[in-house]
Amino acid sequence: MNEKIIVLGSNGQIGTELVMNLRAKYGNDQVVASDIRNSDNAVINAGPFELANVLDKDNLHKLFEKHRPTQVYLLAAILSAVGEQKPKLAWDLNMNGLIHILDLAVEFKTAKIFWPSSIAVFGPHSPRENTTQFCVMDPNSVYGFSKLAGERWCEYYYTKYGVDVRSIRYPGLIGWRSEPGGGTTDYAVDIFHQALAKGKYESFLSADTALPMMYMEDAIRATMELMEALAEKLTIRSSYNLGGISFTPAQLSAEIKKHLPDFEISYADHDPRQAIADSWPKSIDDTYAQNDWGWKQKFDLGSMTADMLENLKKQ
Ligand code: AKB
Repeated sequence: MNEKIIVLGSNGQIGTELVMNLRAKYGNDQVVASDIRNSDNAVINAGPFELANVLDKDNLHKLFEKHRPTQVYLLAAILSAVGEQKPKLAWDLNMNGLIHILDLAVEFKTAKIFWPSSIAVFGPHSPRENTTQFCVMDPNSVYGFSKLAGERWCEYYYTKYGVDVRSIRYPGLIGWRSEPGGGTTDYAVDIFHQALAKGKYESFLSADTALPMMYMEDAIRATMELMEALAEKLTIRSSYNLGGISFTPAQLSAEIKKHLPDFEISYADHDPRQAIADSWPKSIDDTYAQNDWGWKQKFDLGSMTADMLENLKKQ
């Protein structure tokens, strides 16, 4: 099949890397990057780009009419920390943006949709260690419960209208090509930039806050592998758990010190993001992803840290 792909929210942390990888696989002209703002990023500007606001359904309709996409990746979202500052906007964007795309997928018979969920769907009463695919879920951040509701919509559109929508519950994502925007796990990217620029970093999460994280290369590969998997193999139509690497700020700092021995970490007294982190799992069980579409992670804490520092130094 000759694929035509639209990536909505292309200028963000995942979008930039996904557009690059999708264009390498399917060809530049087959992948339309799209965001609410123009980008000055060479990756995004290396192929077609369309301005679009996912809350503007008429405009999205025109986009679907013009490009007749076979695959749509909806990445536009407000993350956990910013979501607490702008709760109504986060709900509106995260929810209605998704429903617009699911409706358009029905109307235009779009072959496949990808929508990202997050470990934020879990809450204080979910098991903290090796959190399983199915368990108590009581997220208490707007971002978290918008993602949980979004998962239910995805499964609903799959069951009711046959929309082939696929999703991953991403852990915190760490990459050197793009920066995160407004999440609780952002420290794990900032720390690398500050370690190289200043030799020190003040973490907004406490030393022993363990969270699941994943290197961007693994996350992009997971996304593409899930989208390429045979539909009949997929038993989860809400969103797949992905385990990633679980570590604390203290453990990440110790790993960075192996490369930059003078690096120093300190910890902020109080930050609202701590409460969000405390409600999330420390580690995740991703047996369903392994069994259904053969997921296998490549990077661990050591190889991720070495690769991040090497690439940021070159940049
Ligand atoms: C966030 O911290 O909000 C995101 C996420 C884990 O979904 N990185």
